[in-house]
Amino acid sequence: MEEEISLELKIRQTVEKFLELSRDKKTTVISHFDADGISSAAIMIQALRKLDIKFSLKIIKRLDKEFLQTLNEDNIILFVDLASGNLDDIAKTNLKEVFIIDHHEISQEIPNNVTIINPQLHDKQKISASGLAYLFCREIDKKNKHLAKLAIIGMIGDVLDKEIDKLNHEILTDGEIQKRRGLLVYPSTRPLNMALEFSSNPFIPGVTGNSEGVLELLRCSGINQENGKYKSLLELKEEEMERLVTTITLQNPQIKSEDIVGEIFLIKLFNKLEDAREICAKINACSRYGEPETAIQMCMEIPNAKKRADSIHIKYKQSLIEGIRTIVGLEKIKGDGFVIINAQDKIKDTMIGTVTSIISNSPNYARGTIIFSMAHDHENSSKIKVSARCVGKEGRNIREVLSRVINVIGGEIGGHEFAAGCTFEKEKEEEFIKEIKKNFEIEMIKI
Ligand SMILES: [Mn+2]
Repeated sequence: MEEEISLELKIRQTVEKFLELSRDKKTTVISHFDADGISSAAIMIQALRKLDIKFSLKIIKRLDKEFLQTLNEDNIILFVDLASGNLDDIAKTNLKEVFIIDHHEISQEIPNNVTIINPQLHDKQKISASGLAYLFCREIDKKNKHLAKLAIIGMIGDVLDKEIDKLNHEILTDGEIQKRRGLLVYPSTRPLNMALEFSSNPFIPGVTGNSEGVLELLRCSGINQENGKYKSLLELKEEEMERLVTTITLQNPQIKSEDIVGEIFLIKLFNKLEDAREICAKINACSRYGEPETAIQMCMEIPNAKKRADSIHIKYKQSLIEGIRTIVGLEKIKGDGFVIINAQDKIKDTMIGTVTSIISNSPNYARGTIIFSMAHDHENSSKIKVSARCVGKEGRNIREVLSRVINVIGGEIGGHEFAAGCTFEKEKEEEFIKEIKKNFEIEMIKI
């Protein structure tokens, strides 16, 4: 399945083919509704607008057979940040020209009607779909270099900033991205006490969600208010930052400093330096409130969209805190290496992934534990949505575990090794739980 040519050459060839075909065909761009998908879309549409071609955009939550059937067969279909896992279904459609720019795992044959840019087929560099979309658009026209900063949003959104490979390095340079090493609570641009209180990743016990705990931590770290307010993380002096990290790790021996310290990426948006993680949070909030277009417009620096995104973000943070409270209080099915939380209709399916990510960051679970959270799909009442996260991003490949289960009970699957999800028919609820348990027993016997 691996291609002989480099990713760079593949991008060049794909751009050529796309430009040729798009001269007399309409293009439908389809992207995912998360931060990577939205930033990819913002890059793509700004680049396509400059070309004299006709295109339309669709942002979707997931790709399935039903959606594929709605597409115009005569259009060029350009998928971004999705479709690598739907190749068999695409092969069964009558779509004539399909382009895929994606980084998700590929396990199916590439159909004849598909041209695909995916690092999995080359040297497996860790790069976001937005990074690939940017490289694609830079290949279209070097003048698209100003879009590089948007590619960083997807990189942060998909947590691909831990090891910066060659291509990401190039993108950081193109975008003139500022970096600073420090405590990974965010936003780093706001007063420290607020950032610490609302920090869910990293989750700091006794500090996250606890304003008194925050003040105590700051006091112990010797960080005081100046002119009636705390400095932002970015304004801290080197030694203040170090003291803060040391105090956190002393109070929480289970937290390793390398887990809470890292690079903070700053992006200039609306002429102001913003923490890339906060932009991601705003995009996710807009998408989950059913307004991905607001998120795209914010990425395109349209002033009204910023105001709208800010107010959605505030509402979203409030419902997120409610979701965390609910999930912590729910009964859990615990086994060796896994936890199943069946939230049914108690948590919105749009929140379940985020809430699961947050609790997977809390030190309450052993590293390597997989948390499976189930919620009723509120768009399609006959379905259940599952979000699975791996504590500490180590251990089994979640996507593989879910594939095995979905092969038995039927349904759709998406995601990566350490963060994946699936949907299936509601009547399979018990069977899903049974299959998960069975899979973990089998895994143990194998060991
Ligand atoms: Mn992605």
